[in-house]
Parts: sequence; structure tokens; C-alpha cells
Amino acid sequence: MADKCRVLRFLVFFCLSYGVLSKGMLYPRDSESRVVKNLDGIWNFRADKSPGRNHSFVEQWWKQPLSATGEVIPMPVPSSYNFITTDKSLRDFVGWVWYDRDFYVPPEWQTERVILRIGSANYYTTVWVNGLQLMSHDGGHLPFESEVNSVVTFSMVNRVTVAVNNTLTPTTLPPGTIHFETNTRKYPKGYFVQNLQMDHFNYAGIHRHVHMYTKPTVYVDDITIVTTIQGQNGVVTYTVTEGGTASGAVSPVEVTIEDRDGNTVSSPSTRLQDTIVIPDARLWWPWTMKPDDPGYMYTLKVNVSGDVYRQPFGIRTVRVTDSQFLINDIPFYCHGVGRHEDSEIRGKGMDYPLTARDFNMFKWLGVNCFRSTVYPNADEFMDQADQQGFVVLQESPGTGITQHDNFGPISLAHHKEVMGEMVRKDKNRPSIVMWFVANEPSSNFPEAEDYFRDLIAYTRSLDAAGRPVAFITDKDYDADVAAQFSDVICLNRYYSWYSDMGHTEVVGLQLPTELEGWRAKHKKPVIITEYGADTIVGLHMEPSLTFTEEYQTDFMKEYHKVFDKYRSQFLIGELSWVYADFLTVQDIKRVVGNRKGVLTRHRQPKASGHLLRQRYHSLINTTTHAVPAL
Ligand code: GCB
Repeated sequence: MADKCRVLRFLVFFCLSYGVLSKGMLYPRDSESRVVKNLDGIWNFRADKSPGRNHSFVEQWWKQPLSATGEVIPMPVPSSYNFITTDKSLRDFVGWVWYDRDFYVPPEWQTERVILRIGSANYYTTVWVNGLQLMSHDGGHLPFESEVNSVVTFSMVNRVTVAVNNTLTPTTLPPGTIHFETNTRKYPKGYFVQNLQMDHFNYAGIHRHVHMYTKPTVYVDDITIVTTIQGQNGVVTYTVTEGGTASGAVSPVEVTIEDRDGNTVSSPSTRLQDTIVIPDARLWWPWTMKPDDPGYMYTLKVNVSGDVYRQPFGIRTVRVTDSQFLINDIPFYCHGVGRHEDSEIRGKGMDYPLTARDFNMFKWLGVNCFRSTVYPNADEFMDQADQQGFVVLQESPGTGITQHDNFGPISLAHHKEVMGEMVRKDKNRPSIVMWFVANEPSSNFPEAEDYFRDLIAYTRSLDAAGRPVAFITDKDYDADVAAQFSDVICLNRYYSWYSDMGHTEVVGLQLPTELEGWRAKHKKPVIITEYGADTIVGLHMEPSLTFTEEYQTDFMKEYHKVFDKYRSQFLIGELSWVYADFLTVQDIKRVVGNRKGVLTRHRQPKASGHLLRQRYHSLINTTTHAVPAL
């Protein structure tokens, strides 16, 4: 019991004590005024396996090289640490793990601001440089950074130490609990497990790139771009925030727009906030709507006092009516997939080959839209969505908000903070057309009403571009109290899988009843954000049995019949669950993970992949409305 209290107190202390304060979070980009250095590679690594998970803090591991504290192992960054070794206790580890490495800062950077940025680490992170604490961050899947000038030396080697804790508590996002077993006949003293409320493996570690970069003393801190269309013209309204100026100082500013080939297409503006009109603009279109020219991107070139930052953006609008979703005022039907960042060795580690493969398979399947399922995806992945013309439903890590103690003020404050970080990072992406604040919360709890009223209104207030905001529900329309605040009704449904298993014949009755019920209650458009059946590739049975490839396709065909009836009415999208098999916690429902993929974890199609490909390519022809020539 004493151990239990110590661990919990320790975790709570660290979860409440720190926060990263920063305004802008522009992606690190080289320019004539900025240099980016990559600190990825093999780092030293050590898990704090002490019973209270706190010896590393008692012994102050950050004060010396990690290798001086005990045995270290090589660990790739970025990657999850879970599947790199064959050590089961590391795979399933809960608590603090430590990374360190040496680095140099070029002497010519002394006159610049030098920033250290971690693309994401799951979930709670503290960073020291040369033994001095630099920053902490609460939450995975989002970047954090800090200036390091006061803690680095420009003439000698430096050391960065990163401690990451993957413990999930009722107030983290996603939430979870630590459960201590007290029956000494069954468990050793101090035995505890992490209980998850989410259906994916609790991958942990430094998951995205670690960058060091420079910016001048006075710098471009943030850029917000909102676009509209007037006739043939693109109307680009931007706001630039500068950093580092003394109050009252006026910096020279020059803002221009470049096309995809680098030609300047606007006259320079000298204002931090302005509207620029681009005559005969090329609009950003999804690849299925304009296959010859998808994902057209412009660049806003901002120069504040000599600091140059190039922000990519696309010109497009999004709008939801009571029964349609419009991109550039043309109806768009989302035929897509949900996708997890999941690979057998790297876990959630950012992976360029997998990124490229996934976009190729999206095209092969005929996917025009995907859901960044249950957390925001890596920037490098999202760049491809922008550039190749894929529509993204962007989701926060707010999955598993299912217990009463996940709805308190600490949870809500943290959830808002996360939404703020996510919108700040991704607000200029044309691919993102909607924000999802949560997946399958207990929106039937009375307290969900105030929680989601507040959270959705707050999220709306963050986005100058006014994208629709919603959460995804698995509750019935008569039990839910929060969908009234969503702009679109988003439903996960598993008829003939989690209910009436094996009975695909009920789908044709149950799904329409549910769709009609939601429609009658809210008069809003509906997206089916999940439907799917676990399938072990290579298992066959005719007539079909659950878990066979035949069952998965029989199951999907029943849903497709219903979708076809409603897509001419108020159904604005269907997303198959899931793009590829992925790892989950070990569970009697899971055979080495969730097998609802239409592809395997190796990104090869099951029979359902071929079925979806056939359907989606035919939908491209029937739901894509002619894009007017500009
Ligand atoms: C859901 C969840 C998703 C799961 C899926 C399943 O409703 O949103 O995270 O993976 O069901 O397959 O059970």
C-alpha cells in the first residue's frame, strides 16, 4: 500500500507540476535565416525498473551521462521502445524511461535563438540539457519545444537527457488507471498493471523527430491563414505573430505568396495582418475530385525583420449544410478508412517508408479521406495528405473517456490544452476539414453534456477557418446527451459483430433504424466513422463464419447496401474500420491485436481490401461532381 501511494503521488506530482509555455509551433523549416539540424539516431536508453519507479529521480540521472548511472542499451529515435528488444518487461513497461545523447551546437549559432524540439513523446516528458531542466510536456502525439541558449555551450559537447513516462491516469488523454493487486497469494508485493480504456497498444517513447533549429532574435512566431473563394479569385487572409520584439518596436515586414513552382504571385504586403487576392487561383482539391491536379499548395513567404519562414497552404473552403459536406462548394462524399500509426518494430515511430506505402495503398483502395484515428498523425504524414489531396478528419487523443472521473475539471482543462496544441499545429492544413475532439466517450453520462458543450465551443473558437467540430459516438441516439453540439453526427457501428455476432442479416434493419433516429433527432448530416469485423488473413469458409475473409466481405456488403441508400440523403461519409490490422493490449477478443484491417499489418490486402477497392473506385465515378474548370 505504501508503495502504491508513493507511485501515485509521484505521478500526480509530475503530471501537475509542469507545462510548456509557447505561442507558435511552426514546423522547423530551413530558410535563408534558419538552419535545422536533426538529432534522430541511436540514443542511450535505460528504464527505471525500481519498484517505486522513482530511483532515477532520487539518483538524479539527468546530472550525469546515463551510462554512468547503470547499464544502457541502444535505442532508435524516433520509435516506440516496446518492440525493439526481446525483453518482455520492457515491452510492457509502465513508468519512466530515460534517453540521452551528445550533440554540438555550431559556434556561429551563438547570435541566434537555438530551439530544441521533440515532435512527440508518449506521454509525459521532461527534458534536461547539460543537467539543467529545460521543459516538460503532458501528452503524446504533439510537438513541444524550448530555447536552449541559456543551457548549451557553443564550444564543447552538450548532453540532452529525456525522461518519458507512459503512465495513463484518469486525467490523462487518453485516460487509464493503474491497478494495484493486493492479494499476496496471487501477486508479489507492489504488483500493479496499467489498465487501458483504449483499443490500441500503449506504445511509448520518443515517437517523432528531434530537431534543433535556429531563428533570429526577432522572429516569425506564428502564422494563421484563412482562405475563401470569390469567383475565379482566391482570397487569402493571414495573421503573422512576431516574437522577440521589444514592446512598441516596429519590425520591417514583407509577405508574399508563391505558387507551387516558386513564382511570386502577389505584390508584397508590409503588414502583419492582411488580405491578398490571387486572381485565377488554383484551388486545393481532393485527388478524387481533380485527379489531374490534386492538392495544389501555395506558400506564404513571410519575412519579419530578416527572419524568413515559408508556410505552405491551399486555397479551399469547407462547409456543412444540414445534409451535405461541401469542399469549394461542391458536395464531397468521404469514402475512407481509419488508420493507426502502427508498425511491428517501430510501433508508433515516425516512418517514411510506411508513410509512402500508406498513401500508395490509399490510392490503390480508392480512399479519398481518412481519419487520423484517435490522435493527430505525424507532420510528415500530414504533409503528404496536403500535397496529394487527401481529406483528413483530424482527431485528438481523446479516446476512452468512459469513466465518471474522466469528466472532471482537470480532465476538461487538459483536454482543452490538447485541442489548443492540435489546432495551433495543424490549422493551416487544407487537407484537414474537420476536428474530432473525442472518440466514443460516455456521452450518455449527464456530465457529458456540460463537458462537450464547453469543449466543442472552445475548439470552435480556436479555429479562425471555422472548420466543423464533432465527436464520435457509439451510443444510441436516445441515450446520448452531447451530439447536439457536434456539427456532424459521427457514428461507430458494429451490428453483427459486437452484437448479434454472425448475423449479418440484421444489419439491413438495425443500421437504417439508427440512421433515421439520429437524423430525426438532430437534422444533421451523418458519417459512419467505423464499421468492421475482425478477420484472420487466410481463414476461409463458405458459407462464411466469423473471423474468415468471407465473413468480413459479407459483413461489409450488408453495410454498403445501407450506405448506398442513404448517401443520396444525409450520409456524407463512410470509413471502414480499419485500414490495417494493428496491435492492442492482450485480450481474449484480440488475436495479436485488432484484425479488422482490410489490409494486414504488412499492408497487403485481404479479400475485404479488394472489395473496398472495387467499391471506392466505383464511388469515385458516381459521387465525384464535376469540378468547374478555373
Ligand atoms: C471502436 C473503437 C476503436 C476500436 C474498435 C474495435 O469502436 O473506436 O478504437 O478499435 O471499436 O475494433 O473494437
